[in-house]
Amino acid sequence: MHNGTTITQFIIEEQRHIEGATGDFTSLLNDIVTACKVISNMVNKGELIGVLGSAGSENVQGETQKKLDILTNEVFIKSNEWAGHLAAMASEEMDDVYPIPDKYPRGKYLLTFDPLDGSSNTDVNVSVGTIFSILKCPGECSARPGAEGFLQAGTEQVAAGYALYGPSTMMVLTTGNGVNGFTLDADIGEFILTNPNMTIPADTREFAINASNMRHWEAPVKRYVDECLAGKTGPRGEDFNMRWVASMVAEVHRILMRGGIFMYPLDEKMKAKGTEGKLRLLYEGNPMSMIVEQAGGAASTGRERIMEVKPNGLHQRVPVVLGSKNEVERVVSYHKED
Ligand code: P6P
Repeated sequence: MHNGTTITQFIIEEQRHIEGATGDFTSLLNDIVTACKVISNMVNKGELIGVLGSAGSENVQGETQKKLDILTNEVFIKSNEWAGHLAAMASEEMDDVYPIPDKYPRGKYLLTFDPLDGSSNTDVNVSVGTIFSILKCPGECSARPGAEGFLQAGTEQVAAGYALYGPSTMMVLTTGNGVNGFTLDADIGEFILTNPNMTIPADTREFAINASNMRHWEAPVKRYVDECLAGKTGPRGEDFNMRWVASMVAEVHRILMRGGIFMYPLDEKMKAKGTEGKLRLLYEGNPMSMIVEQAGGAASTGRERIMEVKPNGLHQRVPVVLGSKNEVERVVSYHKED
């Protein structure tokens, strides 16, 4: 059970520990929470309000956009552009930076987000989510910041979180002081603190990877997965379980709840195409890495800490190996031995 602490109350109480806090950050987080409530309602209604299916367009990634990709992106923009907390936003669904319109005051934060991660699942009613990351706007923010303002390492994030639109809608949030989970009580329209101080077990016997890419994997990843599949009779001496939801938010949430390792690694096919991974650094890799590390887990490209990667573009991709610390470290060690 819970004591009824709302996410608004929790954020305000967190603010009290921050020297010189002005309430700006708290108000920004609450605007993000509002956007996630609106998206939850939209996703839950689905075909009842005609929001499923393809929008007939492509995003900057060359991926076919779902109607919900575009609609949820608009929800995030409308909820966060007006209050004067942000200098600009960047989204998976927008080619370029979205500067705060001149009619609104400009603030000191930058917001990156994937408004509906895993959206290919919406048409088949499988869990999807929203991922967001908050950075400080570097230098003078009165001017319209360009993409270069966003190109900060993940260690510079001041907050990160996600909403998971699953059997229940949950928000998971870190401001650098641990990870806390909130469940939406739709009857009162409030997120309630249900999972305080979330931590990831250091060990796991559950791995998540898209096995259809097996023929492209690099040797260290192949070695790790083969050892898991060998089970009790293999070098690990334990049987392993496998999951793949094709929705990063759902995978990360499962790992926060019971441990696990999630991998979308660099592979030979990506290298042949000159890409650095499948998932995007600024609004998938970095926010999820901050959450995982704050919960005691680890997040690596396989070769370096994700949050230390210096971004070179808004939509840069990154290999991702994250979750239970001891398993991530094992995969990293296999890369070192390779
Ligand atoms: P695949 C969703 O499109 C996403 O960005 C992540 O949420 C998810 O983990 C991954 O891509 C799924 O990729 O290749 O299995 O469709």
